[in-house]
Amino acid sequence: MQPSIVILTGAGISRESGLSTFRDADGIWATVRIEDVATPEAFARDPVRVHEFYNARRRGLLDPKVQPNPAHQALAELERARPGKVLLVTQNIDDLHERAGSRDLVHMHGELLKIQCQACGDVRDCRHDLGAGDSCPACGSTGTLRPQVVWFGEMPLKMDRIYAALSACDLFLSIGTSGNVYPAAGFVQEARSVARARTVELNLEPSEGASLFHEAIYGPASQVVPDYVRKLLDRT
Ligand code: BJW
Repeated sequence: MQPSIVILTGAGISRESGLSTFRDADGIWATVRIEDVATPEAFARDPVRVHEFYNARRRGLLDPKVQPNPAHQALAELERARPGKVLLVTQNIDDLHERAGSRDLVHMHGELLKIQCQACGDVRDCRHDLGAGDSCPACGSTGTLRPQVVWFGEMPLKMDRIYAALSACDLFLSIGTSGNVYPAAGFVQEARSVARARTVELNLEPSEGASLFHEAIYGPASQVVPDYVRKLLDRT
């Protein structure tokens, strides 16, 4: 039987594609405060500021220079080689996993290229700047559109699917995440204690929860992830 694999990715996997992480010295939280841009209260207080923050990041993601790197590609290759056996759970709001070819993918913190209406719940694709006075194309309400992302204090998406997969996996991989943000930071414990899965961290440096992993491989994602996937496919 082929092992069932759950993979959690974070901002570190997209760094070599040109996108910033959050908590590294040159990360996003070094230049803006979480309380100003990444909470529902911030959006209610100053939607213009929050829209500017996400408009800039959306433009950055759509820059033709930003492309999937070998780590994204290796995970897509793993899914193709093990159909039905790999669930990719990303905390990232970029679309680089999809662009690399991953299909069984959960964006637990939402997607930068989608918007949601707070009045009617309509969710749709968006590749342009949003303004605080824009109207919802579905219900016509004004000032109710927001990026479809999960801010602090909000419930991450598809948690039932994620916990079901974690509780039944044989292998849990955590890639490019600092382990600072819950519930994602608790997935390793869930996989270990409920599923008795093997747990492996691939990161530039030890994460907050490094001691919880059976194995750790440190280095840039574009190198360590393709190496790991190659060895895994050779072995199983
Ligand atoms: C490389 C690399 C390279 C670099 N190669 N690696 C105590 C008090 C108050 C609140 C809480 C509390 N304990 C828990 C909470 C809840 C709170 C929380 O966790 N707070 C903490 C700060 C303590 N969590 C929430 O509010 C969440 N909701 C929630 O809990 O709902 C209730 C619930 C309960 C039970 C079950 C389920 C739900 C929501 C969290 C939302 C997070 N949102 C953000 C913004 C999303 C939109 C956006 O992008 O703008 O998500 S914050 C930000 O952090 C973003 C990321 O997804 C997330 C994680 O960051 P990530 O990916 O780990 O990035 P970094 O920068 O931290 O790390 C990068 C890593 O890569 C580093 O280790 C580098 O070394 C490495 N790296 N280059 C490989 N080349």
